[in-house]
Amino acid sequence: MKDAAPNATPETIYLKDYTPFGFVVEEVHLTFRLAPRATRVLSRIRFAPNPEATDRTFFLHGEELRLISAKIDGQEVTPEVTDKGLTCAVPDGAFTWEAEVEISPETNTALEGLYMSNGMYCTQCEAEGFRKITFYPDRPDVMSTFTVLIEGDLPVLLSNGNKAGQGEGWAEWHDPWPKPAYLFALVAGDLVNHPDRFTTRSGRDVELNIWVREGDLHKCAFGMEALKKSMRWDEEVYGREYDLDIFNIVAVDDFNMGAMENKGLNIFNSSAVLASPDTATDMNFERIEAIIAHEYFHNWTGNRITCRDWFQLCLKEGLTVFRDAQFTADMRSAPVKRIDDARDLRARQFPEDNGPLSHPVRPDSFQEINNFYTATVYEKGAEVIGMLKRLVGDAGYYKALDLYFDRHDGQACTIEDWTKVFEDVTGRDLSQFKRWYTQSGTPRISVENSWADGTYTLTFTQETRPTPGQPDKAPQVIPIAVGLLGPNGDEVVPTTVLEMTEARQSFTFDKLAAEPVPSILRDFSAPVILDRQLSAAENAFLLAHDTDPFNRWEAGRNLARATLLDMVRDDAAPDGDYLDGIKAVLRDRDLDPAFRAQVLSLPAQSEIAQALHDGDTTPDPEAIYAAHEGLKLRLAEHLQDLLPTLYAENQVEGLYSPEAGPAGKRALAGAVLGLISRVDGGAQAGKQYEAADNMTLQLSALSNLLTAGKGEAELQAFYDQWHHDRLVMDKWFGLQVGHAAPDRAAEMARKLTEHPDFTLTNPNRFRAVMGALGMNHAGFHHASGAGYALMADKLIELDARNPQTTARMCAMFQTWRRYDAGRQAHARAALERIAGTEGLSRDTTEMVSRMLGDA
Ligand code: B3K
Ligand code: ZN
Repeated sequence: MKDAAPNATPETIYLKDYTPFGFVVEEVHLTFRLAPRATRVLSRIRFAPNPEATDRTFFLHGEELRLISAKIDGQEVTPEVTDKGLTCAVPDGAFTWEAEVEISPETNTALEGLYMSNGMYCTQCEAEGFRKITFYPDRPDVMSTFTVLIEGDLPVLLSNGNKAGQGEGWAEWHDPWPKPAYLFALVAGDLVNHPDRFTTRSGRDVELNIWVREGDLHKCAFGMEALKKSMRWDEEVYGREYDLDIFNIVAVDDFNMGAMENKGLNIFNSSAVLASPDTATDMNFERIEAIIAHEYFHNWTGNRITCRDWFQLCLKEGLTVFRDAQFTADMRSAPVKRIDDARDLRARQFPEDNGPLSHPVRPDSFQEINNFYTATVYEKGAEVIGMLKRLVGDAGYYKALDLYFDRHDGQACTIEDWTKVFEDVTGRDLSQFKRWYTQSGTPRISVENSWADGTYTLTFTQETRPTPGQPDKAPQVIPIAVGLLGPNGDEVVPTTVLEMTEARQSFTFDKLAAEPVPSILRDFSAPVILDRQLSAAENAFLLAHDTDPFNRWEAGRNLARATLLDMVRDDAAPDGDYLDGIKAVLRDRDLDPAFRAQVLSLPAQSEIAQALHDGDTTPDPEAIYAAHEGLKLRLAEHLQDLLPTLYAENQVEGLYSPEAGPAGKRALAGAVLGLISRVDGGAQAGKQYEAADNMTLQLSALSNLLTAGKGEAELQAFYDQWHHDRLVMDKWFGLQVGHAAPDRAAEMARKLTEHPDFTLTNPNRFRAVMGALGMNHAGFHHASGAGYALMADKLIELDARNPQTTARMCAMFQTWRRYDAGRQAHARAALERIAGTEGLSRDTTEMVSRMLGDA
């Protein structure tokens, strides 16, 4: 933080300082008397001394609460209240605490605690939002049963657990499972439900509901099917059953993230649950299926077994992401899911791990925990579990998980508890493996090989560069899945997992008839950067012959990356091996269309910028943009004969279905249309727009019209058709910013923030415009600095209302030091302007100061 900044440095919390709370909570009774600006919350909480703790300070968190009265065992008390909470003298033994507070949901624009969205009350408590509802030990290791009475004049009144009673203007809920306060939820609104039922394998009959506003009822069916599939899958794969009589999901328009796993009452961003064929794309459907599964799976990994403190966040998030990825792989295509996840990790986690925001999967300090719901904690956290599973094998993995559920059900746990079950089940020493949780940065692996007398040797070297606060790195345990191909392309050694533990280590394969071609890091077996310069011919060979689908895709990706780098650096023509290799894959009708679509996709412009930066070249975003555009045009020309056939072959007849098969065909046809539109002036896209009977086709047509420099009339028609639908309008906003040329992107985004349908109150709309600007690589990083300046303006405006979403979006600046001095000066000015804003939130202050900190 600069001296000039008026904001005090927020307090830092350390993992090493953990101590248990001095009291246990035996039960919680809450009464809510709802009123938009004056909701009364009455709490009755039974406390008893915690035998595990020595410090008996009675401190309850509480923020933005007006305390009306407090009692201990029925006697009025006068606690000492600050803006963080209260302290009070308490009896030596067990006692009952009662408090009445007043809060104002309607003016709560941070969307944390109890707030209102379109006339409906809802809550978001993770991580530390419950303290904005009432005074409480708001920490995940304090678990209790909750009974909640809601009084209000809205027709639907929901909370966690099972329904305990209801009448005119009230409802009571009881949750028998002890839980931390961050899993508390309440919803009250004029809602309608899409109902269903599920019978668990032990015969429990569960009532299921998705609650929405009246006009959204036709968008619930898919989410409900996804929920039932998730419930069945968790029984079959992990032996985990649902444990209440009812499971409710509620869709909310104004929500800071995707969804929240509150016990028995999941609250979802509308965009993460509502879908109909005419309003949602195939990608939306797939994302919804995954998020429903993710939140449902939290019932065991997160809720029944929770985190001791927020440093252990990956305990529930890494594991639950891993489980939802397994689910998607089972429901759809496993190789395509793996490719998607690797792309996502490289696009979002690698820049984080290798920049100013780098932190371990289990961080050891934070100022604002909400800033640590990151790709590192979630996605790298899931990769760490994938590696563990690869190392111990499937049987070992599921045995360890059974032990985890048996041993820790009802507890608040740590990463040490987690790794211990694996040690106990497999007898392995995981001390070195645990570095994955404590050491930040992405390991880079280089490879040498040698061949003599039928023996082939692979020598790997690993290196992790310094990251903030961690100058020295120790070697990690890296499972490297390797297969060997013979000179004709047949597999001579099937996939074998090599366990690398040293900084430099060799592995040999003997009795080989000829020098093989290695396929390394199959299935992306570890979240590392494989630093291996293959010739175009070697990549082309692997693209044609590798039996591992991931590495087959990877070979095409390597060729595309090398081609783009050559085009940027030397203005070279696109590589012939690449163009021909892609053509052969596209022609191969035995290959899944979804896989072929993946092979056709190019590495993102930001990925090329990172590769140049890694090679000590300062990336020029406009040159990368030009190379990207140039390569697409060249591909379109080279594949010209094939494209119309591919497009025609991958049209889907009949009723729309979001299943993997038809969605894969549409993905390939969409990618093909993307190329066709570069050479036909948008004619085919125009036809598709006219004929489209679902959003996937309509949106890809509109997008490709914009690619071809057309689409003005269709943009207007799309607006006229959909302006009543918030989720579809988000697409309309995002598309225009995403397609704007580098020198026009900031101006386009600015213009759209002035559109009457733009609003700062809805995070989805803000992300649609400003998130799309951040994703428009050459536009955001434009030499004029206009992208950075606009982003700073809008983040400053948003921070006053909604710190969480602001802080999260600040991360778009995280790569600012990659670029040239001129751009860096603009970015620094923008970041310093944010940092210097009076009254800046703790959330944003932390993010900006980390990005401005020493490199
Ligand atoms: N656990 C929530 C995320 C809460 C974010 C708080 N800032 C959703 C999820 O990961 O399932
Ligand atoms: Zn989660």
